[in-house]
Amino acid sequence: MCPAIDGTLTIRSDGNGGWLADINEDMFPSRGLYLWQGDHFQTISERPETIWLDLITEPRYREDSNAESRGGPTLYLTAIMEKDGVSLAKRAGIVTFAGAPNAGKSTLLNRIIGQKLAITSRKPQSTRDRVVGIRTTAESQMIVFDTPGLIEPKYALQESMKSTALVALADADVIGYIADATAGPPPSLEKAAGLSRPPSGPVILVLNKTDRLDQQQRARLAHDYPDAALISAITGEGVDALVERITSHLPESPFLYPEGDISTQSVRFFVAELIRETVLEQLQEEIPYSVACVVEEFREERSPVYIRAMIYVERESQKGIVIGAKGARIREVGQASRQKIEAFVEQSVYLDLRVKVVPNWRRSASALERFGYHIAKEHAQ
Ligand SMILES: Nc1nc2c(ncn2[C@@H]2O[C@H](COP(=O)(O)OP(=O)(O)OP(=O)(O)O)[C@@H](O)[C@H]2O)c(=O)[nH]1
Ligand SMILES: [Mg+2]
Repeated sequence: MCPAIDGTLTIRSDGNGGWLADINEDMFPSRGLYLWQGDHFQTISERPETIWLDLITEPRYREDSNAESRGGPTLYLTAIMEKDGVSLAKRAGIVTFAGAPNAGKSTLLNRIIGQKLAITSRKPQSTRDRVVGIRTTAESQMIVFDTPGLIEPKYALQESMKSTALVALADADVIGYIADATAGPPPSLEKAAGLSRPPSGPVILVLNKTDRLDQQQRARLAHDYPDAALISAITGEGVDALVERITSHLPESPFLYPEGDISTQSVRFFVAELIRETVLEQLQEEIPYSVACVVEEFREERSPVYIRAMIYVERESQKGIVIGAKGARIREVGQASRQKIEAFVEQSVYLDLRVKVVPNWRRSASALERFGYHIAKEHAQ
């Protein structure tokens, strides 16, 4: 019979994304070791003190059914189980960030992914669609969904935004409920999202913007919300601990996307968002809320990359404001957008920006669909 492993192997990180295990004779008195590499067994003919372990997924070992032919009992070591009580199997899953508008969800997504993906703004309701970021380490893969702020919808676009947030909540393995720590006690997630029952995934309350609090205020929050993660998405304080906590809730699973991927969304989507972000920055009052951006042509093979994009507004008067006197405003929006897009695609870009009126598009299901917004259907909650 295969000898039982008493306890766990001693594992340490090799500092390079892999793991090293110290193997001793007592643990494995057999002649050979076989490591399961995901789709094949790797033979380790000798018994080194330390062996390289890679891609090891499930804790399981068993006797070699062909042991006789190999001249002795052989172990299949199919996994390394845990280190200090923490499982070393790979973890992967969906993490949804939800919360009130302006709480800092998109800023947090960008920090966790390590790249600016989602647009951010001082103005609320900047995120309208789900933004997906993927964070992969040697042991875990988080698919992070940034969602539109939770509000009571007043028109079709807001219905689409709310529905997007609710679907992302229902899809989540783990939920980060993000609240602005400076804005007073947050309502429960159920209340904020209008859910009839708590979401199925574990919920971590994340109190953001702690950089704007003094020591005393932070201590009070920590006392009042002992289970909350206190963070600053801007300075990064508390974010590593939050990431670790989220990871511990992810299900054990093989990775869901290739390790180099950082999003599932198209470059066109991000380009349109960067233009909309620039509009949010440069234009005041109602205008940003009446603006939608669509990339209509994207020619990567050209140098500079040629991008034709349309800014849609709801009224002729808004078109005049977006274009500005002698086209001054649209030129500025174009220039600032182009710089952001160039940083994103890491190439020179020629941006051809135009403005068009689609009356009351925010209230029109067909216009929303044309602009790529999801139409609110019944959602999972
Ligand atoms: N001081 C401070 N400001 C922050 C922090 N996180 C986000 N902000 C600011 O808060 C504003 C809103 O941030 P966003 O990330 O756009 O917020 P959001 O929750 O995605 O907002 P919506 O998409 O509108 O729902 C921006 O001006 C951010 O710079 C933080 O930790 N500290
Ligand atoms: Mg946002």
